[in-house]
Amino acid sequence: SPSSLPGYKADFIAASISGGILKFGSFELKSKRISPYFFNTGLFYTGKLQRALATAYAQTIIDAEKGALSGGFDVLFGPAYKGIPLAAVTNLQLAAIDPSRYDDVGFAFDRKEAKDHGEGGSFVGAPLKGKRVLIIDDVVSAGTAKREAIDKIRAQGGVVVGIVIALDRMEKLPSPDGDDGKPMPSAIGSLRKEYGIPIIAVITLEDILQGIRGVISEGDIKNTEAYREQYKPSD
Ligand code: OMP
Repeated sequence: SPSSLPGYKADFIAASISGGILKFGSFELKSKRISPYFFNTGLFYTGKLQRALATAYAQTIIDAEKGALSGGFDVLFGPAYKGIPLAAVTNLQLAAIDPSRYDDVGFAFDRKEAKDHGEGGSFVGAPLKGKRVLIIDDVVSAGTAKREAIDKIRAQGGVVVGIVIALDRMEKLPSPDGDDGKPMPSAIGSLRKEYGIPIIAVITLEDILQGIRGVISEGDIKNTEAYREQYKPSD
């Protein structure tokens, strides 16, 4: 039942369904996998939904600082484009919840195209050099999107201390030979190992499957369970 999830996760799933962020049907992913569900953080576009989003990320970060992220961080970094509003609203919410800890945390993002006039460059906001940087982003499926942000921050002299995302879809890596039916390790687990950083999700596919019972049709639940089985990691 939804009540077995921590309150902030259940609230986040409820807000995601009510705002049409979490949808069921048939969707082609960036990896070309065909998924019976899709999570679009771009649709948290009202004040109420932005608050729900910011609250869920902030609670996840505050909890993580008691564990995997105990070394803290100085800058919250949102990669262009979708990460930018996530970082902005979450940084503000963190400072609202706990000003003594978060009032001085910086907010930063990158541009997709380097600017060649004015202040120039492709980074905006808090300087990254020598800082402990937490990346905030939307969703990890096959894990390809996140590598670019880590490499860019490191090139600026920032120390990436973790990644926080809204949803871990709990999928395996794509096979290098293109055969997606082959056993492969977890996409998120591989990112964790490769970069030696924690990757912290507000919710996982497992949480969604718990949180949607009684809310979503049996057919959509069955399809989502079958998808989880099909792309389950081997480790
Ligand atoms: P990977 O790079 O395969 O991990 O895909 C992650 C990206 O796919 C996200 O940053 C989104 O742009 C997009 N995506 C979603 O936003 N929601 C989903 O439910 C699934 C995907 C996806 O295409 O896999």
